[in-house]
Amino acid sequence: MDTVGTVRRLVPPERLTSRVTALEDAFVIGHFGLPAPRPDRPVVVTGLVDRAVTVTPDDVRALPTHRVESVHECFGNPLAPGEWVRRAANLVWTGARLRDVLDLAGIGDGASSLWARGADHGEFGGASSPDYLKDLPLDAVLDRALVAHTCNGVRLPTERGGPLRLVVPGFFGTNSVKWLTELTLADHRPEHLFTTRLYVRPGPDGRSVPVRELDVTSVLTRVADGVVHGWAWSSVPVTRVAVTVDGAPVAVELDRARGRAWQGFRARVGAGGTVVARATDALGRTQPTSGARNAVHRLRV
Ligand SMILES: Nc1nc2c(c(=O)[nH]1)N[C@H]1C(S)=C(S)[C@@H](COP(=O)(O)O)O[C@H]1N2
Ligand SMILES: [Mo]
Repeated sequence: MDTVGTVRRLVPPERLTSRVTALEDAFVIGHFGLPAPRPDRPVVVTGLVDRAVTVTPDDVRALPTHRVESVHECFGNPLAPGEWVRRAANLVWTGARLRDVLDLAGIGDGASSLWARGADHGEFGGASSPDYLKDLPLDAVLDRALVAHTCNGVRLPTERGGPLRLVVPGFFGTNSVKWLTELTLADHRPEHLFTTRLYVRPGPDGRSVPVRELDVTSVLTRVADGVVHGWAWSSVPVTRVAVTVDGAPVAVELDRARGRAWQGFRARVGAGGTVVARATDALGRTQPTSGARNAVHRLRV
């Protein structure tokens, strides 16, 4: 057994002061703990491909490098999916495009589902699992996802998923598989603790769907010189953040959207009171006032 139990580093929103979150201020999750460090851990690309290949971290570093600054957000505790958590960061990742890695094997006819497997394994939520597995719609991630080898400019440390991890900007963190060992192309979804049982929620027709696209969300981080600061994000740009102090609206300055990074906002709060921020995105979705994982954030100042 090479894992050491659930690893979590939780960071309160007041530490999220800079646009790009320092690595030490970014939460860390590992359901089965950390696997043994293995800087040369390869990734097997297999399934509906022209020829299965084994790709090393050096092979991935030799491919064209892409950079993405994106919100990294944990959906929350999969055993309590409605719970309100604020595990979020905004990080700069570099790596190869998923498409370029899959092209080394050749994407086969009929491939519609990407299965990404991680090296960690063990017990979670009373169930035992031989690995960590997520599946993603191939179309949605081919040109969006990275097989990342750095975060904030440094080689991915083991706790961050190194040597190689998947990063799916705009999707919840659960999809960004750490300690990548295998990318399988398939024509159907896999049954697995982490695909069909955990990290699912009711979809539009009431059937459960995997958590993928981010919800509209905002966090308040700090008050300095009578001004409250926060970050807002969604799977699409945030178009408006409404801030109230003891129920009275105040003027808000919201940074414009840049890619998939979070957007800063600030508002003068005067003498203070209970500050509430509520974001709306370009799809017209607004944060619920209560009872949801992305309910509005309240801060007493
Ligand atoms: N292999 C593996 N990948 C994983 C996980 C895991 O437990 N094992 N946790 C997922 C979850 S739920 C989140 S929120 C992110 C956390 O990434 P971080 O630790 O870099 O913040 O990794 C995801 N990828
Ligand atoms: Mo998560």
